[in-house]
Amino acid sequence: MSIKSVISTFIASSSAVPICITRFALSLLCLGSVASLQATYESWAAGEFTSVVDAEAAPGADPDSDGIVNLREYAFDLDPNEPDASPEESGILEFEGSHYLFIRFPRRTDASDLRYEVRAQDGVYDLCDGTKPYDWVMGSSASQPGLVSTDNSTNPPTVTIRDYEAPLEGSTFRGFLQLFVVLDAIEQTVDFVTVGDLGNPADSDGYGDVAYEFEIGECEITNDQYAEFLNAVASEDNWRPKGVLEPLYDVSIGNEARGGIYRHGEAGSYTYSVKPLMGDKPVIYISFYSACKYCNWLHNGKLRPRCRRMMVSTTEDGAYDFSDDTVTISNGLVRRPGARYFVPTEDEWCKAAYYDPTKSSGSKYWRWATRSDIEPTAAAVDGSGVIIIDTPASKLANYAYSASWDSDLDGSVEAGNLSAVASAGAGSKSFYGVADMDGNVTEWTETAKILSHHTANSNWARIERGSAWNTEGGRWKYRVPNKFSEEIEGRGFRVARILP
Ligand SMILES: [Ca+2]
Ligand SMILES: [Ca+2]
Ligand SMILES: [Ca+2]
Ligand SMILES: [Ca+2]
Repeated sequence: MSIKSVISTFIASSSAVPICITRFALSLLCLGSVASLQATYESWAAGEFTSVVDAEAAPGADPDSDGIVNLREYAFDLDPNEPDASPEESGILEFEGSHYLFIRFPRRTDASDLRYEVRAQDGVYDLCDGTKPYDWVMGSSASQPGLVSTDNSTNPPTVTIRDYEAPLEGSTFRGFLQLFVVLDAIEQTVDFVTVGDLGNPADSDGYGDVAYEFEIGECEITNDQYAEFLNAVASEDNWRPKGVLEPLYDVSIGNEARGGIYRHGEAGSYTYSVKPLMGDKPVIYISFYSACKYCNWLHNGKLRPRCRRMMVSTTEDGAYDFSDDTVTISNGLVRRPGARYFVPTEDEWCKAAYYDPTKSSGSKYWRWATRSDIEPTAAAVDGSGVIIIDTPASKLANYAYSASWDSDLDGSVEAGNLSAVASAGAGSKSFYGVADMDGNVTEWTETAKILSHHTANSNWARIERGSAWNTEGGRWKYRVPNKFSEEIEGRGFRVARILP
């Protein structure tokens, strides 16, 4: 963004001219101060509620019972503690001799984390055309000229959106215009490291040989990253086009002390927020299905489906095809050719964890993923769940209940807990620079194995690797098959990728 556009954006967001001039000068001196003048949901909630972590402060809550959830109170610049009449208007307006639906609403201009999206629908059951972007998005270059008018005499300004097609005359006409207010969380990125050394040998158990280059996540997937996913795709979380109805959000993630994400609101308008101090901890209670659907979401470019039909091309296909009922109850759920993001195979996982082409004696595989043949020290954590590093050379892993801290802030320390990803430091990483492959959470791999003690329809399991905060010490190369619908407190996942 150029200096000129920063300033003009800023001026447009101000109503008091003298203050504007003062800030104008400031913004020339320090552009960083412009951003700090902008509102976020969190800064707004901090001014409106006694505590931003209380249930009444959640975006989906309606503590004043006026039928307007807090997110819309914020977006329309209302008072979340006093009943308001809805400021949204809709109706019919005339344009060039035809009549069209319109929708009108106040749009605050000082928010850095809000998007206003208007969806045009033909009928309540025809929820969307998945090939089309939103019909109108505030601030997007896709906004259609001529559709929007803004009345700047009100504070905040009032925006009117007119449907751009389907006038009410004729045989086909529009049934609905609907305004969606979207809270844009901070864009989460997954950091990857490259695993090269093509054609390496397997370890003595037959694992770890990989003939191609791939990348693997430096860290386990965190609550911050998974909450971004949930907010994008799981406003319902009880609907699938086919196959299993396994939800992406297990209620234990919210209810249990070690789970890191709250869910707010009702099915259809669920929102998710990360618990205090839990954003950098690995997400737990994740089924193998959920891990695969997260990969599909990354594969598809982090789409935000606005209807059920779009889910098909967002979470239900891409790296893994969920469209056939039978694949999800058998071993048919396999990585598609061309998958860009995926759950690593056992071989990929083991290579990234243990292989070291520079290892001088014996096997090129270390016994532990800390680049060592000696069992790592069970890590202790500080009051925020960050591993305490005594010396940079320490080989540390969070296992055997060594990391204890009060994750739900109720004054009682959880005996054994999750730790901040990669907080054991560089000295405890694998040769390729991958963190927490020993400890914190065990991790799904894509590799299947028959479980003979399960019934015919559920006899396929996926291998999990690595130890966890709640596994005992001394279990090197921990390797266990687990039913792929299982969601437990000691397991998470990391993703790998091959970009074309
Ligand atoms: Ca309200
Ligand atoms: Ca209100
Ligand atoms: Ca506690
Ligand atoms: Ca791990």
